[in-house]
Amino acid sequence: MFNLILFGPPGSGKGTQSERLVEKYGLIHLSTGGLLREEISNKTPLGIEAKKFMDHGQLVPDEVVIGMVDSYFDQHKGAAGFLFDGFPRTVAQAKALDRLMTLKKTDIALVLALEVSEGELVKRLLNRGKTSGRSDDNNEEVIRKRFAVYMNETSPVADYYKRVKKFKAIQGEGSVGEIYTALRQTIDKAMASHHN
Ligand code: B4P
Repeated sequence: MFNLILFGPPGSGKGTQSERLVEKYGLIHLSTGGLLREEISNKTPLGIEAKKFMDHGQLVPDEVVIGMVDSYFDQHKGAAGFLFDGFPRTVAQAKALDRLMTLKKTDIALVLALEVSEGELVKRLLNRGKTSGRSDDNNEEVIRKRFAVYMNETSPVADYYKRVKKFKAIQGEGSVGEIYTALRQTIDKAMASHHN
């Protein structure tokens, strides 16, 4: 299995690039944001609970997200690998993912981190908010809150993976195609030396 994490602040292009990468490499796309939005639109108890956090720019509690990831993983037996998009977002989630990888006798091959300035991120998210119908995108105050949460709770996850030398920063500003090419080059190199 070849498992990848796409990491970066809100609006850095994780969802955009994931769509292309899963197709290119035949990976299963595991987007926790996407799974949560699906629960919300199906009005499940999990979705109703998650919406309260997401509408305020806060993270959904770890145990909810981890449970969701575990069951999604189990629904895709025989997968060539997973692309984790927007997960892990806390150190507790990263540790839970390590436990899952060990249990399944596999590992995280690479963490790709998209780097984008805050000014550009706000612009992208407000722009998406005009058309996406996402209530967390059309209010600048909520967007700023998401950045603060990212700084406090998510950025320590980068240090977690830097320690095990799996972390690669990628310039996330430029055209979607340019960024995709940079991601692919890094993935191809990692795949060539990955044995699992
Ligand atoms: P997510 O769904 O993960 O989304 P995101 O961080 O907002 O955006 P992403 O980086 O995927 O941006 P995109 O490609 O779409 O999270 C939403 C919420 O769910 C979180 O705030 C949290 O509440 C909850 N949640 C999710 N996972 C969780 C977890 N593990 N634990 C707890 N809570 C969790 O790009 C954004 C915009 O930029 C798009 O409009 C796109 O078209 C544009 N764009 C992309 N690339 C561009 C480029 N190169 N140039 C210009 N524009 C670009």
